[in-house]
Amino acid sequence: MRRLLVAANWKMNGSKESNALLLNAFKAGFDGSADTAIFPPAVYVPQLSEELAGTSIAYGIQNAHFEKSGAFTGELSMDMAKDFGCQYVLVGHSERREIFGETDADVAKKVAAILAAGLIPMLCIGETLEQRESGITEQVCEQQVGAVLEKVGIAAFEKIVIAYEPVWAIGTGKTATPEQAQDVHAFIRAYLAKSDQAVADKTRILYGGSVKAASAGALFGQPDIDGGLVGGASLIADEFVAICNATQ
Ligand code: G2H
Repeated sequence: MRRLLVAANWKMNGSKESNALLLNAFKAGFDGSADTAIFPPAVYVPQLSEELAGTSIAYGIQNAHFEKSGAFTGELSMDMAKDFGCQYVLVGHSERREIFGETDADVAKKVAAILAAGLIPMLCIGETLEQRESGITEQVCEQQVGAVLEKVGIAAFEKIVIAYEPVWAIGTGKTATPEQAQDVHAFIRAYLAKSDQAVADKTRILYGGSVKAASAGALFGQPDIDGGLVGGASLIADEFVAICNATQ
């Protein structure tokens, strides 16, 4: 019922040359069994727009401002992303929350602006190691999703993609076990279902955090895991192709 989606978060990596090599490998290797999206650094969006023309591979940016325009030096608007064919905007990644101080309120405003521009928010949430060890993983996820739910309403979650990314698994090589991830995904879906079961059944919830080709199949085989958001492994062509094709 929910089509799987695998997304690549390139973070602050790449060059015109290395991007072209990756994109050619993706175009040649994807078997089309999942939806795919790529989040390059924003300056490379025109390159993706050109190289992915005529394919079903979507792309988007890793962050944008919630205002439409104005004196916000260094920022990009949702409409600018749309102008270059972006379909998705990543929002609330833990690196944005931790390094750049984004709050739940900022994230909620951004999600509203992404939706208003007709784009798809990919909303990242997840607990730190300390929070997991204190037994408050569910509370943290509920608070992060709840801030957005309060701002945009439950119907918007038919469009919003959630990426559950436990912070302790990001870039550390420690992937959550399929069971650990499934438990949290099921919790998030049940939380949405309290507002609307039909919407909760449609919301795609991806797993992120050191996903590799070797772990992708078991993760994506879980009933509430609808694909992945992949960082490090998305910069290795064969690895990312294998992850995207691990979704049957
Ligand atoms: C989590 C993920 C992609 P990685 O940040 O967003 O990165 O796969 O390197 O843990």
